[in-house]
Amino acid sequence: MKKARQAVEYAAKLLGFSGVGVTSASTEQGDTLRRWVREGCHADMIWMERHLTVRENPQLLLPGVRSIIMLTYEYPRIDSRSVAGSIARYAQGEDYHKLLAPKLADLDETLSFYGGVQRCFTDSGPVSERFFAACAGIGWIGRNGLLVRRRGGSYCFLASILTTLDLPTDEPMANHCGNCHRCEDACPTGALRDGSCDARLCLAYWTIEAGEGADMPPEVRAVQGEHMYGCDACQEVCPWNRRAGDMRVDAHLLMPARLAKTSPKELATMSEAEWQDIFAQSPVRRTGSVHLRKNIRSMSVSPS
Ligand code: B12
Ligand code: SF4
Ligand code: SF4
Repeated sequence: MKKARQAVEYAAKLLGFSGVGVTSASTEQGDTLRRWVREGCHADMIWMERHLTVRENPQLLLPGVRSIIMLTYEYPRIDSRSVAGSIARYAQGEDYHKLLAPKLADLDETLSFYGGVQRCFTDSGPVSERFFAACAGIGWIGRNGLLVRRRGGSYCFLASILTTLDLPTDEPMANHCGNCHRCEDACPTGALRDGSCDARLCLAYWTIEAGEGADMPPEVRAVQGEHMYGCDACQEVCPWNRRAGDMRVDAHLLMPARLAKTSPKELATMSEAEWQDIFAQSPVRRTGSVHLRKNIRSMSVSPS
């Protein structure tokens, strides 16, 4: 199966993926995730409770799965907004689910040629993406809970391909956080504890995932600052993110100039049709205009 692995690596590079690693589908995940859910750290993401058993056993996703291929795809390293109101880097351009799906389908086809049956995901299924990426030697799980790489840091999407092929695997990488605790210190809400993030305190959760009817707790709202959509505070301070300015980023993921210049006040007051137009290709669309406008109203900077 060495040939299949070489083929998929080659095709992944051509398709713009920046990293590829492979781990065995039978790698034990331990009870970190179950404990996290038991403690309620998933907030109102009830689907995380529902998917626990499947997350722990990839055989339930793809019977006969033997290997998991993990891939990275870079997103912008800079915040392109020229006015107040930040949008997390991963969401500045087009929706990555739509961008990566056809690329993953191409890789699926490549592996099928070698007799494999596959299922592909990018933040779209019950797969422990960070865990498997760490097992596949792509990076380590940092104190910010994210997958951090020696080259490129954490500014990347993860995608996974479950395959029935028995591919050569990689060794996990050592953790290179050392004595650094910058991410924990920089988190405005204190959401980071023991290398994992408590969604109940995370600005990314409140500004993206929480339903539009849910109200940010006062202590989180008090430190929201100008986070309009998502939060990168625990990544901005990471030394590994400062060292990789030369990583190639897909132009589709860059922020359109029009959005970069539109103030929070304009976003909050524009018509629904204009809003749908400005976010037509964006992952922000999934969160919806009601929720985004609500985030803007609770920001502690002037929305103008
Ligand atoms: C739910 C979720 C969220 C929630 C909860 C955050 C969280 N920390 O889990 C919210 C909405 C808050 C969120 C926020 C963000 N998210 Co998010 N999120 C997810 C999602 C869908 C599931 C994560 C999850 O299961 N968390 C629960 C924890 C406990 O599980 P886990 O991280 O997988 O942990 C495993 C390992 O860490 C392992 N483990 C940990 N320690 C140890 C030790 C031992 C000994 C063992 C055996 C195992 C082990 O156990 C766990 C189970 O396997 C993933 C996609 C996916 N399917 O994986 C994206 C994902 C993690 N998010 C992503 C991103 C980009 C973000 C944000 C940066 C977005 C933003 N800028 O606003 C923030 C960052 C917040 C942060 N610091 O974590 C990316 C991360 C890319 C990367 N480089 O790591 C992912 C992978 C999506 C993707 N495909 O690209 N997210
Ligand atoms: S995304 Fe923001 S709020 Fe969430 S853990 Fe990171 S710094 Fe804290
Ligand atoms: S900021 Fe420091 S502790 Fe946090 S992930 Fe980066 S290297 Fe690790």
